[in-house]
This record gives sequence, structure tokens and C-alpha cells, in this order.
Amino acid sequence: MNLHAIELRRVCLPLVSPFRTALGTESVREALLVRVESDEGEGWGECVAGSDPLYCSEYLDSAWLTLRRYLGPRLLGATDLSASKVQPLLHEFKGHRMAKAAVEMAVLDAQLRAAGVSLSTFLGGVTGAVTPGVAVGIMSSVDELLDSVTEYLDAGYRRLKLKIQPGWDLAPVEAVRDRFGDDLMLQVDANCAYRRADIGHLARLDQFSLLLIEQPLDEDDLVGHAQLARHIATPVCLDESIVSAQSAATAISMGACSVVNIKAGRVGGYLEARAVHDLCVSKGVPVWCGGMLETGLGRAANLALASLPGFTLPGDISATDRYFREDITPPFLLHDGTIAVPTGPGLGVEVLLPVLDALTTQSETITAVEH
Ligand code: NPG
Repeated sequence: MNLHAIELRRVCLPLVSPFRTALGTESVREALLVRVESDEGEGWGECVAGSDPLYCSEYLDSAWLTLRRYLGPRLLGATDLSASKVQPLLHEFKGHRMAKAAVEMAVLDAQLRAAGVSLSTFLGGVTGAVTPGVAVGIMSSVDELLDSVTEYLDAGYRRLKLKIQPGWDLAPVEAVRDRFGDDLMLQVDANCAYRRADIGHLARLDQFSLLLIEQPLDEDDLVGHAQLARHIATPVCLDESIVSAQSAATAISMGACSVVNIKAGRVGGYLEARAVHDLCVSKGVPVWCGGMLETGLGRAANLALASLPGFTLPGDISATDRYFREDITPPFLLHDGTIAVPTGPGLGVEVLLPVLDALTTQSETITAVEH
């Protein structure tokens, strides 16, 4: 296909409740959406970079500028484009994986819509419904946490992830285990909040039979994670540290993790996400699909990714009402503890344009320079 135009939109979606992590508190989710127009039709992508560079170095404005100045013009100038050519064409531009992932997702959506193939089928999905988990933020008290967990369990979630940080770790985990029992699938996520000196403290989490501990140390500290993994029985999972199939291979071979969280945005796109999945399957390492408070577009794509066979652990893909009162696509619902994987062509969801327009705070269209 050939692209005619790339539209960037900044949308702002209020969250149903503030989400507090070791990185800060979010009350609204801003997202950068990418729509490509091609001779074969349109496609949508979502950039998961946050409003500020807190999760990683990318953020919404940096992604916007990168798309406008480098990635967009390169792809608009390409002929006979397909999703598999996007990363090679953009390779010369270092980093900016979330921006690259967004535009690759849009090209993939356009390509698959034109071909009448769903993203799940294209990626090699094997299931029509996935078991979601829910991420529970840091609260101001253990009582407030227990109320929140009760609501999620009542809603039908079977796996919970508690956000932790120094000062909010053993006590909340113990309280949840005491109240809800040992059968609850429970894991924790620290978003890099600990240091190697905390390894002895983190080992005390072993008594709570957690599914895993996610990214306790700095993203660059693979040696520290390997050291931690030797000291604790709880499986160590990496998120921020894994930015490609190659970095996943390195981390696994060093013993820095025995589980991997896959986020397509973090690794530069759904094709690389599949490569990370394939690598992990070949090494016998279980994976699960991470979440970045995506709109319905990103959620649809994550459901497709999570339908691959190596995703044996529930992901951070909750139903729409866990995040937003109003989304830019029809909502994803929880049925008997599962969410259906979209089956329509491409992402398999339609954007609700009036809602999108109402939530859009900035937009810009990049077109090919005429020669
Ligand atoms: O369900 O989408 C979700 C949220 C899951 O906790 C979640 N995401 O560190 O993985 C994370 C965290 C996050 C969200 C990080 C937004 C950065 C931004």
C-alpha cells in the first residue's frame, strides 16, 4: 500500500478513579492516536507513551514530534508499504519504540482490514477469549485497598496485581492474602522502585505465594534482577527492562527473569511483541500481556496479542469500565471472567467518531511532500 496521510490526535480520557503507582498518580489518560490513510483504506494505531516521561524516556509530545518530523515523512515517502516493512524503514531512527509501534499498528490495521483478516488470526492467536487480570493501584490505607479488591473480585476478576513501593508492600499483600485466601491469583508490580539493598526485604514476600514480582529494580539492572532471582522463590518478571526480543533473550540467559510481561508499545510494535513471545516460548518462559491504560483501540490489539499460545498467565487487560466511563470504541465487557478477542478484520473495533471528536484536544495531519 501507499500512504496518503497520517493523522495524529491527542485524546484525553478521564479515569473512573485515580491510578497511583510508584511512578505517580494518573487521573486522566492522555493517548496519542495515529490514523493512516492509504490507497487500500484507513487504519488506526495507539501510542502508549504517557503525558510525562515517568514510565520510560518517551512521552506524548516526544512521540508526536518524532512521528511528525521523522517517522511519518519516511513512511509517507515509501512505496509498496506493508506492516513488516515499517520497522526496517524506521530502523535508522534510534529508540522511540512507542512512536514506532503506534504507526506500525495503524499500517497493520489498514493492511488487515483490506485483506479481511483479524489481528489475532494474523499474529497466530489460538483462543477466542482471554482471562483478564486487574491492576490495583497504591491506596491511602489497607482498608481502602481491601474495599477496592472486593469490588474487582465481585466484578469477576480472578487475578490481581498490586502496585507496591517501599513502605507499601508486605502489609497490603498480607492483608489481601488474609482476607481473600491463598487461591487468589496474586502478583505485585514495583515499577523499578527498589534497589539491590532491598533484596533481603523483598525476599519476605515469598511467604505470600505470589505468582510473580514484576520489575522490582531499575530497568538497566539485569545483574541485580539475576541476584534477586537467586535469593527469592517468587518468580521474577521483567517489564521495563524488556525492549526487544534481543533484550528478552539476554535477560533470560542471565537468569534475570523467569516470566516476561509483553507490551507491544515498549518493544516497538506488535510484530516485535510476537517475536518476544516466540523467543519466550522457545525458552519455556511464560508470558503475559501488560497494559498501559489503553483506549479501546490498544485494548483490542492487546486482546489479539494475548490470544497467542504462550500467554499462559492472565494479563493487565481489564474490561473498559475498570478504566473509563466513556471510551472511543464500544466497550469491552467481562463475561464469566473472560473478555472476547475481536474477530473482525484488523483490530476488529470501530472508532466512535463523535466521542473521539469530543475527547480530542489536539490534531494534525501529515501528508506526503509532492515531488
Ligand atoms: O490495566 O492497563 C492497565 C494498567 C496496568 O499497571 C498497569 N500498567 O507499570 O504496567 C505498568 C502500568 C502502567 C500504566 C505504567 C500506565 C505506565 C502507564
